[in-house]
Amino acid sequence: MRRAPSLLVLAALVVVAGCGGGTPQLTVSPAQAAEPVSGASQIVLEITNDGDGDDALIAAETDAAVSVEIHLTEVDDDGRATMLEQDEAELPAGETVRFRPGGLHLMMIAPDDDVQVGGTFPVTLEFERSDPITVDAEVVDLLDLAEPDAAEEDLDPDA
Ligand SMILES: [Cu+2]
Repeated sequence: MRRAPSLLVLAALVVVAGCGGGTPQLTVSPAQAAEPVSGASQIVLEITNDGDGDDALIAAETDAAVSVEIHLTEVDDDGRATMLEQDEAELPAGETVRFRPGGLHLMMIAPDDDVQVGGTFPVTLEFERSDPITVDAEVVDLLDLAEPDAAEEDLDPDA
């Protein structure tokens, strides 16, 4: 029973995707956040789009910090890492996008004093097309923040 509401059609036109304007279907993994260091902290999670239409993460917010920014870490030729703020993060149909240290990540700016190891707080993710999703982030020691689960879904059917 899938009627295409005109809003979705519009959104698909705006996205100009190669994916024929299907419907995105997002799920978000359990989230973790690093213990804050010098006024910032990363949120680690994965977003899977099992639908047949592309989507994009356009914002994230939480009461536990002043703001949450979408960052991409890039390493230049001298091995210097810099973080570039992104307007959005693409969530292509059929793919899982991982937000984690060293790549695409979510960075809380000026987290609360409440953001301490063992605590949890809600984070709301906002998307270009899908409804917002709220997940709980568990605060862990920075060193425990490595990879959520070993690589299992990095299969990229020859994009
Ligand atoms: Cu960052």
